[in-house]
Amino acid sequence: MLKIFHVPGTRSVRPVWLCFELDLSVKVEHVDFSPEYRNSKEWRAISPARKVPALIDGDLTMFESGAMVNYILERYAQGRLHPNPGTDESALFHQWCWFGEATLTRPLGLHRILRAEDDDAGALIAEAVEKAHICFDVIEEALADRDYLLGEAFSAADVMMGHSIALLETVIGNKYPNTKNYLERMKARPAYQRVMKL
Ligand SMILES: N[C@@H](CCC(=O)N[C@@H](CS)C(=O)NCC(=O)O)C(=O)O
Repeated sequence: MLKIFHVPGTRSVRPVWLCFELDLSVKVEHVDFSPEYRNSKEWRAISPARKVPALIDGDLTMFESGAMVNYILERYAQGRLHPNPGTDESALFHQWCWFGEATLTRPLGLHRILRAEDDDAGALIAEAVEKAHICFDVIEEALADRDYLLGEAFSAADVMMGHSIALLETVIGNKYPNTKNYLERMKARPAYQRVMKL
């Protein structure tokens, strides 16, 4: 059976939420998020970068939440919650999935390691906030005429993006009404509420 290693509030929300949306059988195993456990030999055998989430399905062990979402769709969704591969709609589906992880959550990360050591922390924070606002301008415009990223139907792209937006809820404030309403729609979904209770 599909097993997902989960820590509340982390990116493991995405694959678990998707499984609940698809009504799949999934074993959700809570993980100790302490650096000590994540540095342990046991956890590194499952997640070599020492991060959460991880997924095991039979002989398959994998990391990266977005890749898990794609794997679950390809293997178990039977066409649900994603467009047909090779279509324009599929291209936009992937665009939003990647944007939700690679672009929107990036300003959240600490990139000091890539920066000059004498960078000022305050300036880095200001830069991260500015980048997050640029991303929210993009999302706000995309949601101007639609309830979900791909149009009128909820898809797994909303799972990817919904989690990222929920993490940045305090940045949204009242400046992005479309995005705020979108987040409320995500939070109202029974599958999302089920993950939040774990
Ligand atoms: N791109 C990866 C990011 C994984 C990631 O950064 N996970 C966080 C929790 S949301 C983590 O484990 N952080 C601990 C650390 O980086 O030390 C994914 O989507 O799975």
